[in-house]
Parts: sequence; C-alpha cells; structure tokens
Amino acid sequence: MNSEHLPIRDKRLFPIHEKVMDERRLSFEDGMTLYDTNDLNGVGYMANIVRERKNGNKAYWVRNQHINYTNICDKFCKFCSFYAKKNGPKAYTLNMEQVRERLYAHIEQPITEIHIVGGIHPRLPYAYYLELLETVREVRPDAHIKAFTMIELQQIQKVAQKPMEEILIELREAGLGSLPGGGVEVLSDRLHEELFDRKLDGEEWLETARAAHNVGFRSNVTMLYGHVERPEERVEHLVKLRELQDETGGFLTFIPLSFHPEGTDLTHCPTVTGFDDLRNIAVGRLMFDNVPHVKSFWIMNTAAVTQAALWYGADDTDGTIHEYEITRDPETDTRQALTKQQLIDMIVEAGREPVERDTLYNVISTEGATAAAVSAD
Ligand code: V47
Repeated sequence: MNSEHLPIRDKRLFPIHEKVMDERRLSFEDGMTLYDTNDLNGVGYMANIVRERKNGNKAYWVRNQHINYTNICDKFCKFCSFYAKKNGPKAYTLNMEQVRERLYAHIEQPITEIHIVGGIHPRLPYAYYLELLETVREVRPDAHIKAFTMIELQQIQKVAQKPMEEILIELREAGLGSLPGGGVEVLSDRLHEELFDRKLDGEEWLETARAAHNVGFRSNVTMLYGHVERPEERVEHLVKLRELQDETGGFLTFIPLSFHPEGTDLTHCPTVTGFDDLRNIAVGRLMFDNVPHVKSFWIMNTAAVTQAALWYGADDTDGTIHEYEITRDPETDTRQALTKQQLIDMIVEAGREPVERDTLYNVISTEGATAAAVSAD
C-alpha cells in the first residue's frame, strides 16, 4: 500500500511500518519513536497487524480466582498500596483453613485457574508454601495453579536453603503449574534504587526467570508504568526481556500494568490516562515480537479501555478475577469480578471472538464466537 493511504499521520512511523510488514525486529530507537509520537492510531494500527497475525480475531479470557495469602511484606516498595507491616492493623496471613474457605466461597464456579501471590513475609517457612499448593490442589484438583513471582521464589529459596532448581521441582510436585508476571516492575537500576531497593534487582529477576524457564515452567511478564519511569527505561525493559525470551522462550503473555497511585508513597503521580494504557499495550505488542500474547488486565485498565485495547495489540483480557486485592480494598470496592456473560458481551461488542482458555491457552469454549462473526458480516 502506498504509505500516503495508510492510517498513519506521523511520517516517522513509515519505516517502522515497513519493518512490521516484513516481520523484522524493531530496534531500541524504534521503541523510542513509538513512545514519542502522539499518533496513537498509527501505533495501534501497526500493533493490530501483529496482533491479528499472531492471534487472528480471537480475544481470550479465563475463569480465575486470586488468592493473596499474606499482605505482610518487608520490602516497602514505594509504588505498592497492598503491603502491611508485620504488627500493623491490616496485616493478615491466611492459614490453610482460610485458604479452603476462600476456595469454597466460589466452588460452584467452573474456575480453571488459581492465581496465588503474596507479600514477602520474612517468617513463613518453606512448608507453608508447599502446604498452600497442596491445599489448593486438594480443593480444586482440576485447576491450574499459577503462583509466586520471582521475588517470592527468591524468598522461598532463602527459607528452604536449597538450590533454586530443586525448589522449583518440589513446588511443581506440590501442584505449581506456572508463574505469574509480577515483581519485575521496570528493569532499571535507577528505578530499583528509587522505588524498590529492598527487592531483588533486574539481574536477579532475570536469573530467577531463566531458572524457572529452564526447569520447564512458563511464566508471564509485566511492566509497571505511569509512575516515575522514563520512556527510555520502558524501552530498555522491553528489549532486555525480549533478549531473555530469545534465549528461553518461556514467556507466555506480556501484561503492561498501569500504576494506581492511591494509598502509595507516590500519590503525587497523576492517574494514568487511557491514551497511555493503549500506547503501552501497542508498544508492547510491537516490541515483543517473540511473545505469543499481550493482556489488557481489565481490572486495572477498566473494561472500557480493554475493549479498545483489543484493537491496539491486546488479545487477552485476563478473566472473571474473583477478589483482586493488590490495588483495591475488597471491603470498600465491589468491582472485583465480571461474570462470564459480561466478559463475553464485552468482547463481542468490541467485535472480537471470545475464547475461554485455560492458563496455557488451551481452548475451553468458544461460546459467543458465532455472535461475533455474525455481527461482523
Ligand atoms: O508486581 C503493585 C503491581 C503487580 C501497584 O501474570 C501495582 O497473569 C498498579 O503482576 N498500582 C502484581 N500496580 C500483579 C501482577 C499480575 C496481575 C494480573 C495478572 C498477572 C498475570 C500478573 O502489581 C506487582 C506490581 O507491579 N502493583 N502496586 C499499584 N499501586
């Protein structure tokens, strides 16, 4: 197509468009241009080409439940509103009876994924993590357990005092199926120093992810944006992770996470805009040429932005999400779940074909897909 007829306004995007059409890798400089331009439609148009090449018209969703086993954490990250100090009024750690109760609260739902993460509690023994997995497996034998970020794995290793590979194998025997994408934030020494200096650094995060992938686990990967990071730090993050993916192929889904300042040490940061949400989805899709999926996490981006994101690079919406506590107070906020029908309707209205998946993207159901195809005729 003659470049004049493309839905691209900023001429600096034309050479990037050529690379996208030829399936050539984008450079660091291309990434910077994608963050610098205000031609969001141009960026989204290109991201949609890659999205449709990889995932066609499909928009995935999953029936999942989150369990945050403790909010006690000794890392005090400045962007986090979830952590509590050990003896603070909001501090909690679930015992196995409470874990069972949470699972039984939704037992009538055909949930296929249990997503488990928690704070870095300095005193939990290795046996707690194994028992947690075994308890979930006992109550929900058919569900996939996606649990423990790289930072939790590092803590588990500290208390287990064994080589990481051995721990990963033991966790797998106890029921672990894959790993979620959190904890990486932005791979930048400056940000590590400024926002999360007690937590593992970028090199250690990459090393732990490499170990998990080498043992055969798939994992997701995130980027927390919209706080004090700079565009070059976002691009560097994507490039470094793309390099690890070249090596291991272990990342399944990239999830840009929009920063929510309420209740954090960074309340001066302005709320992230829908423009920036869509841009991060699109740039992620374009730079991460070797990762199969890009997720718009609706509970953070809103369902409305997620509908648009399905045309800006995203092919996944996350899911029904029972009880997400990382950025919302479950006592005051009721927007904790979408029903299956709401998710399907959201996807169909956006003109995509809903596909219910399991954690590893095996298709469970295509209910609603016919409706999407008919309305596209
Ligand atoms: O690592 C913490 C982020 C992450 C805030 O793998 C915040 O499928 C916004 O990684 N505002 C944990 N974000 C959540 C996570 C995740 C979520 C959904 C799906 C998957 C997946 C992974 O939440 C943390 C951090 O980056 N976070 N505080 C905040 N105030």
